[in-house]
Order: sequence, then C-alpha cells, then structure tokens
Amino acid sequence: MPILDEKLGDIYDEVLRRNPGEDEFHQAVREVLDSLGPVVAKHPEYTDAAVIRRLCEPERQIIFRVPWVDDSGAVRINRGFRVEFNSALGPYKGGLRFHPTVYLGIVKFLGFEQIFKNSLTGMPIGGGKGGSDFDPKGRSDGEVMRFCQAFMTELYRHIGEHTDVPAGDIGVGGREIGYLFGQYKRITNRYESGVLTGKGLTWGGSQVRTEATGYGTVFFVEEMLKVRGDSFDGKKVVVSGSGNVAIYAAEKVRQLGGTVIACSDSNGYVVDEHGIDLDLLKEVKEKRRARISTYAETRSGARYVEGGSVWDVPCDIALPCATQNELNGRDAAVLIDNGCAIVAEGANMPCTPDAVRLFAEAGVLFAPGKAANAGGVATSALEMQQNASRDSWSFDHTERRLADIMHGIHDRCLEAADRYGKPGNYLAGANIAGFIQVADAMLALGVI
Ligand code: NDP
Ligand code: 2IT
Repeated sequence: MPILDEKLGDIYDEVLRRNPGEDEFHQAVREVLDSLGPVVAKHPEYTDAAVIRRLCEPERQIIFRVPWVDDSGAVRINRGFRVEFNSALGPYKGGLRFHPTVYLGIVKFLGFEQIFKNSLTGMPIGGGKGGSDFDPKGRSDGEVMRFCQAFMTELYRHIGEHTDVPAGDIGVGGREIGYLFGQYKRITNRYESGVLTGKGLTWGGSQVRTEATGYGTVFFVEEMLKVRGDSFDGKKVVVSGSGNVAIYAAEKVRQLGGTVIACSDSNGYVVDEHGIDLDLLKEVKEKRRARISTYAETRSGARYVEGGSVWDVPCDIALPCATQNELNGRDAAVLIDNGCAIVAEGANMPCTPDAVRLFAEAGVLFAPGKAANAGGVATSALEMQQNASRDSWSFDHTERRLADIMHGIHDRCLEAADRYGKPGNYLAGANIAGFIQVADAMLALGVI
C-alpha cells in the first residue's frame, strides 16, 4: 500500500479506531484517501474545515429488528440497516442489499462509496445505503413479501422523497421494490412515487432502470476504448455474477459487437465460447431464479465449472459484476498473463487492493465501480425527475440520457486525473472528482 501523507494518515487511523472490525469500510475509505494527497496539498481548506473527517462519519446510522413469520409459522428475526451517510448534494440515495453477509461494515462501505459515485453523476443526490442479513435464496414469494413488509414497517419513518430514497442492490430487484413500495403506501396513505426507485413500469418506474447499471458500465468501457481508437467489436468479455448488473452488461456488450463468453454465480461459472445466450440466461436467472449450472444443462456446447474462478477464462475485457473482493491478486495475475487489457467494475469494490495494484503495474486500464457502475443510480435520479414532474420518458430518450451521463463521468475522471498529475488514472480521477464536488458543497453549507 502507498504511504498516506501525515494528515490523511491520521484521519485513516482515526477511522480504524472508531470503526473496529469493519474491514470493508476501512478498505473503501483507504482507497479514497490514497487518491487525495495531491488535493489536500493544493487545498488545505478541506482538512482545515475537517471535511474529510466529517465525510468519514455517517450523518445517521439506523439499525433495527425485522421480525417476520415464515411459511411454517415460525417467527424469524433479521437485522435491518440504513446508513444515511451524506446529504450535502441532495437526499440520501442508495440501494438496499438483502444478503446473509450484510452487517454494519458492509452497509457503511457501500454508503461511503455511494457519496462519491452520486457526486460523480453530477445529479442532486446524497449518499446512503441499507439492507438486511435476510437471505432470500430458497424463500417463497410470500415469505419475501412478508419480510419486505416487516422491513418497511420500521424503515418508512426514516425515508421520503426529499429525505432518503432507497432502491435495489444484491437480493433486491423489481419484486422486492414492489412489496416495499406497497407497504410504504399502506402505512403512510400517500402515493409518494419518489420515495423509492426501481419501481415497475406501470406504477412510476423509469424505462432503462433495470438495464441501467450493466448498460452504463459498458457505455463507460466504450468511452475508454474510443479514446484509444478502439471498440467492442470482436472483443472477448468475461462477466462475473449473473444477476441484474451482469445480465444487462452482457446484453449491451453483445449489442456493441463483443462476445461474452463466461459468467458465474456463487457456486461456479459457465463458459460458452459461442457467446452467452441472453434469452436463456434471463429465463434461468430472472424467471426461474435457478442456479447458473441450469444454464449449462440446457445449452449444448456450454461448460459448467463448479467452484473455481471465472477469471481463469482468457478474455480481452473483464467486468466483475457480482460482489466485493471477488477478484483478488491471484485472479489479477491470471488476467494479466492472459492478455486482458481492461477491467471495469460493474459491482461495488469487486477488486481487492492487491488486484488494483497489479493492474496499475501491468498497464491494464482500470475503471473503479464508483465511476463505471454509476449508471444505475444516475437512472434512479432520472426516475425521481420523472416522478417529480409526473412524466414518463421513452426507452430511447432515457437510454440516450444514460449514455450521455456515462460519457460525462468518463470525461470528468480523466480531466480530474490530468489536473492532479495522474493522467489516464481513472481510479484517482474518480476519487478526486467525486470528492471535490461534495467537499465544496460541505464547505458552502457550514459546519453541520
Ligand atoms: P443481484 O442480486 O441481481 O446479483 C448478484 C450476483 O452476484 C448473483 O449472480 C450472485 O450469485 C453473485 N454474488 C452475490 N454475492 C456473491 C458472493 N458472496 N460470492 C459470489 N457471487 C456472489 O445483484 P446486482 O446484480 O444488483 O448487484 C451486483 C453488484 O453490483 C453488487 O456489488 C452491487 O452492489 C452492484 N451494483 C448494483 C446496482 C444495481 O442497480 N442493482 C448499481 C450499482 C452497483 P448468487 O445468486 O449465487 O448469490
Ligand atoms: O450501488 C448502487 O449504486 C445501487 N445499488 C443503486 C442505487 C440506486 O439508488 O439506484
């Protein structure tokens, strides 16, 4: 790890001390601080007004009990979280994650990342994140509905279209947003569309929100390629995961002329040299909610590998779209040996610090999640815009807006990287550009 300058080192030590055991949060803070040396050197006002210290402390952290009744009549207890991290730029905005690994450290890392990501979009949204250690796998529709209702029965008092606007993340998609919105509406007796994003198209949702994160990641990579006079045409791409982000990243890669030859879930991966069949993938994952192994059972020529690492599959472009720390130093070394030229994070913090360092040393272009996956939350902000004006836009119009936003984020990263002496470094550029906008807003709003 690079050595932090003295002021930033003290701030990092304080974060470690104040937040014991929250490894993912430490990692996310460290990654941002590693980029801010040249910024604080030029702008002492940020450290003088304790902007970075304030940024590292969430404005509000809510932890609550979620009791619900399963199909056998047994009472179950889960833990719910909402971390309202920073509202300098707008209402707290960020997804809800339902996964058994969720604890405060995960929610805080995601909420912290979200501040800079949302700032980079240029839209008026603050940063927050929430979720629960509830595991939706194997649960019936009725159980998921009762869980969502119990979760919202506490959450509703903390959110609102001008306060805090949750959306989906791992384990939370259109079905869950529906149950959550239904319960919010029932408790408050208000049809407040802008309180959640990722809603269904017939009741206030936006075109392209489902596709937005995956499409946006691929639009970002398209810009990286364009700058180098290249395109997706003929490129072999590996995508990890097979959820919302992975599926729509794969769809846009195919539309742009690339071939996605592998994807995965937490049990294993499939390789399909002819290109992943997206209709089949959607049928298996979105409709049947089955495992990725089912894909290989149905598709001739596809191979399923139980366990192992999807990054062993040789490719030109790697898109990690599953979860944090899913691509480690070993995986990075294999990708580099196999000639991979670009890695873009569709997921939040999927590459470990070791992997990121190896990519930099090997000259592999690396797009950090807070830039590359910002298309999801940006389209959420477009959904809020449509809700506020009681309008609904066409698919084409919304997709063009998304493409423009990703183009803008790409250029903002490069411009900030250049200005602070790190030309071509998307990681530094994303951290610096995201930070400066929110830091300037915090200075303007005074000590609050
Ligand atoms: P989904 O729940 O739709 O899909 C998650 C995918 O990742 C599944 O294939 C899942 O496999 C796999 N996965 C999850 N946890 C693990 C794990 N511990 N080890 C291996 N594989 C795992 O989630 P999304 O596609 O929405 O989210 C994927 C990533 O993208 C997350 O990092 C999320 O934070 C990020 N993201 C999502 C956005 C969105 O709009 N949805 C926006 C920006 C970022 P399995 O089924 O086996 O669990
Ligand atoms: O990580 C993310 O940006 C998301 N899960 C989407 C958040 C949102 O509010 O759309």
